[in-house]
Amino acid sequence: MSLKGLLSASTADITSQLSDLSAEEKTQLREVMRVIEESTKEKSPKRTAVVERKTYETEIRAEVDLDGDGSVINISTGIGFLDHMFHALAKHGRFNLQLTCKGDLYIDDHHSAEDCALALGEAFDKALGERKGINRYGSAHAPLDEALSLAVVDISSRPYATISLGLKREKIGHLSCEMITHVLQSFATSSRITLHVNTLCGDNDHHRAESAFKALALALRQAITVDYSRKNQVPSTKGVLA
Ligand SMILES: [Mn+2]
Repeated sequence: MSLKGLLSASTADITSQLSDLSAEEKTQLREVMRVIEESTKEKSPKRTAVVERKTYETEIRAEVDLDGDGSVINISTGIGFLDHMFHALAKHGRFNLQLTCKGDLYIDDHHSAEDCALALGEAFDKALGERKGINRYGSAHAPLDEALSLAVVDISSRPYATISLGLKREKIGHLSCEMITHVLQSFATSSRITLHVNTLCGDNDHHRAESAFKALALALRQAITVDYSRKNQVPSTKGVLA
């Protein structure tokens, strides 16, 4: 019987033919059904975006694939510790990220750090598209040795951030500690998410900052993941999130 012929077969006809099949033939049939299932699945839209941002202060290209697996990560912001933080974000958030920045580092780290966060957030916002089927909320704790941070995310399309990292040093590597807070605020603004990040404890500022980015990564992963039981619904009582 051709596949098209199968479409016009009655349930009774199919049931009676099934009873004639051997156990081995039933296994083969299940394999055929698996192939049909795979090849007729409705393809979800790709959640990728590229953002190019050029000003007198910085020139940035950010590319994200939210459904990547964190195996493609290339980051070069000109600020080593910021590269390290974005790398941790992509790796533990399990998305692919390519981010390059040529900025006015002869002034200081401010424009490069802030604009990279803005470009990354904008890429997130674009890649999320209509936000259909996503969990929307995510929260996670992440430790790094003695340090522990909590991040809570709502992909609300209402930018808001409260960031409390309690960093004591002026700088970590070539990144000012005040810019670490500013980076998280800027990311929340341009990705249009509500973001709370609290570092709960930790003596070492490198550990505190890194645990904050790891917690954010885990919370974001939860929030952006599609719940296939409601994949065509926008998770808002308004019916619109984008
Ligand atoms: Mn600024």
